[in-house]
Amino acid sequence: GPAPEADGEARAWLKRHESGFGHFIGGKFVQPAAGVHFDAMDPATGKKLGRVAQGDAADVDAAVVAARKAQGSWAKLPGHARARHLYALARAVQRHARLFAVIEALDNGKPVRETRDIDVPLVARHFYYHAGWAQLQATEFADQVPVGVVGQIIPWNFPLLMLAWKVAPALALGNTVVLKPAEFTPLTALLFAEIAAAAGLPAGVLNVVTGDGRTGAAIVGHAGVDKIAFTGSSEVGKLIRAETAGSGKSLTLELGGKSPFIVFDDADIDGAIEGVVDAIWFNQGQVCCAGSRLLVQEGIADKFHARLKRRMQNLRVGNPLDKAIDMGAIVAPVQLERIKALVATGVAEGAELFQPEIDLPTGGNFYPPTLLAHVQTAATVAREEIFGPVLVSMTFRTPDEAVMLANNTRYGLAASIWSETIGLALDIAPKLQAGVVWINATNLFDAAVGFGGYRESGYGREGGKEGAYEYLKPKAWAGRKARVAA
Ligand code: TXE
Repeated sequence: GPAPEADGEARAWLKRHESGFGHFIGGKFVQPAAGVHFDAMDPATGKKLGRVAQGDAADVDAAVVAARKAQGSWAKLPGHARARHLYALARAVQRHARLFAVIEALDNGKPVRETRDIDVPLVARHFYYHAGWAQLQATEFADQVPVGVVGQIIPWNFPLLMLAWKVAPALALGNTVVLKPAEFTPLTALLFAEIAAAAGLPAGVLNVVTGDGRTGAAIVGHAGVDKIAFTGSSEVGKLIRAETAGSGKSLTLELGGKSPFIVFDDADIDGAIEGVVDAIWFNQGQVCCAGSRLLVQEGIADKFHARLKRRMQNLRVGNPLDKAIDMGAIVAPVQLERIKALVATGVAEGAELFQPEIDLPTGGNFYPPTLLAHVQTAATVAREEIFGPVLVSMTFRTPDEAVMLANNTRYGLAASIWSETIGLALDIAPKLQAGVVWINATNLFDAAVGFGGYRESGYGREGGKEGAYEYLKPKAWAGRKARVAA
């Protein structure tokens, strides 16, 4: 049948901003100081969705000034009043759930079924959850104060959800924000800003400056920013860490991963196969904690690979707005090229390539689900994050060898263990160097649980009480009794 089209509401919203989005600064949209815009593209069609402002140092400065001006009174609001704003944001997201889901699918290329059932509900939940910390701030964090003005730089794989992970705790605990969405996916952050203003969020509390890495660098370098929260590549993470060293800025980094997915020979095979599908083909594999390294115990390896290939044959790649598809488009041509190059390297270094014979749509950045089997531990594709729908697989003999292979990476974001022997799983879990370990499951997230990595996957946590602490700084109070005036 014909490819589904965006609904009227989404089309109308894009049309309304056809002449070009501004930055959202001090509670309203303002055109960029230098007057430069760039195109937001639909990765599934290659067509232009809108024109977005390219932020420069002057725009960033205006946003920081607005955030600074708003911070004092925002922090002074009683916790319950700030909580009410977070509830209002959560409800506004729910009220406009469909519009968010469609715009996100158009801008990112991910299936609308996922944005509707996963991204948008998790965003609302994140704001609801953090409203709780706003209310408890005075009692639970009595010896802490807000960090101040926070610069938040987010990636393109979960544009709106990464905004929620960063904005909700920052605002809950009395900070104000200058947020930069990724250049590939700026639209839902702009929509969120518009809807937040309509929901009564005070001017300057949330500012959105769009642009690319240069805009991000201007935020990182701005003297008026008290903290940087970054999610993105390990390369840029390292750069930001060096850049902020000695500046007095606080920093949290959520970076890449090469997470192991370990299947023991006593695992529930059907469950593990569906786990793999979720681990590496959800969101086209563009997931920081994707289970991208399959480690299978030798005795079941042949059977498991055969079953996996049959399952791959049934995955459907298609238009993100088609609710019957499993995978949409890769976010941008440059990412597609990166994936293709890494797969070619994998094959050149001896991996066995499998791609199912399935139809791919034409005209967009599409790539099939891919398996690289019999990968050597030293191979490039075993070490580098591919950040696409490409699974690499290896085998192991013993649990000790599984642990050794799993930890043989510079990353440490997540790990997944599949076994019907709970004693084995509980023995392995603490030995894995990863910020989260899932047992007979993958990609489980909860706003109440801190998420973050070990080693080059970054530091700091998002979500939970530990995530709340990242937006506070300790303050000790001491003194003598004040003299009472006669
Ligand atoms: O990331 P960048 P890219 C990994 C993944 C992917 C690779 C490249 O492996 O293939 O990174 O993606 C902003 N100062 N991840 O190039 O550049 C940028 O504008 C300040 C994993 O898109 O790190 C965007 O908003 N900011 C990851 C954000 O950083 C800068 C998700 C992320 O983009 C900057 C994304 C600079 N010098 C990519 N340069 C994950 N952990 O989930 C760029 N930016």
